[in-house]
Amino acid sequence: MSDYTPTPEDRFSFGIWTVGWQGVDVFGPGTRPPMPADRAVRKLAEIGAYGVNFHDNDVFDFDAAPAERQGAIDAFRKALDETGLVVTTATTNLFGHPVFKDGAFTANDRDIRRFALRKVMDNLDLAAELGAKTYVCWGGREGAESGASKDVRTALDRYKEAFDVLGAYVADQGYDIRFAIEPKPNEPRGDILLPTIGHALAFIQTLERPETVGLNPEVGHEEMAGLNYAHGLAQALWQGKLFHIDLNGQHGPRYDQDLRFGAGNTRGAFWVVDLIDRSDYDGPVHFDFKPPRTEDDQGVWESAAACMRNWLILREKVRAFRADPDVQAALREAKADELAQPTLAGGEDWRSVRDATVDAEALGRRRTAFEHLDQLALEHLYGVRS
Ligand SMILES: [Mn+2]
Repeated sequence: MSDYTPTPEDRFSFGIWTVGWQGVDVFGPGTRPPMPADRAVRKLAEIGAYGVNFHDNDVFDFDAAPAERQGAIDAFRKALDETGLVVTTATTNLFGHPVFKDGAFTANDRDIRRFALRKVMDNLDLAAELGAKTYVCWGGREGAESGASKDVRTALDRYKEAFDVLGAYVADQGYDIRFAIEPKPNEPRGDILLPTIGHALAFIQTLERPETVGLNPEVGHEEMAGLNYAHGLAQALWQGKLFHIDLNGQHGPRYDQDLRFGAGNTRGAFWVVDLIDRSDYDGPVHFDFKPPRTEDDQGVWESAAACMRNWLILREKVRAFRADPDVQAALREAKADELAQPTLAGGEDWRSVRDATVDAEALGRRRTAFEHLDQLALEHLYGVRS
């Protein structure tokens, strides 16, 4: 058994806000003191992280005066330089301040939309300066609780307009930055626009620079909608749109739990690691979780370290699964490899199958062996095979 020690090659990264979450929820105030961004950076480096992601207001307050803002950025930057942690990703807080209570890019109020674009451009400058290559856009306040207050088709016009304006800004500045949309079905808004991976993929095709916009799917957000996260990631990969991943844990359709990665739907996590490990995804292995508000400072770092440890444990298990001769035999019996064969051979067209006949009765009785194959996976997960 390996010691599951994170290495820089694992490219583990964390949002500054994850370990910095004070535990404020709708029923009570925080249970932990504020954590300055530079302390988060130092502690994350200590536990073996490679990179970080930040919202503008994780580093400085929404209403910070210019000198105060610069002081906070300098302290953040000093911690990055001293620890060697990489800023892989950045994002904008377009949800905390009451000005964004009806959204940012799709607020009905035009002044708010214009201010939101400016806030993103300010932070794109900082992101570029700190070397971030991915810019996440989570539109948690873009949505509605009621019907007539938000014309969804018009709101999508404004959403597209925002991405087109920001895409032009990045191009004109010459920044090497791509956008990654993070879908979520609900919370904080009753219904959020671009609620799933599929909605976002379709939206991206309408943009002026679709090649510069991809996805940042989160485990919990897809599972809140009852969807299979690994399947969503697979489609994003298939469409060349998996720019970033947000890993955490969730128990089915309920509030956004943001448990540490590997807690929650463990079986789902197994297939996520299997997919990513066998794909050409080369972005950070990023954790967007929240240490429960029961935890003290020590618990925060135990929870963060466990995200990385669980990834490495599951990676060992999925690799053992794939290397297991019984699994390889079961995959053959399940005809998993035959799916890669195009349905028509080279030179064939619809005429070749227009009169195709099969022994439907015999094929209908054919053994698939899927349960056998899945049980082998579960036994690797349960730790009785290795
Ligand atoms: Mn979440």
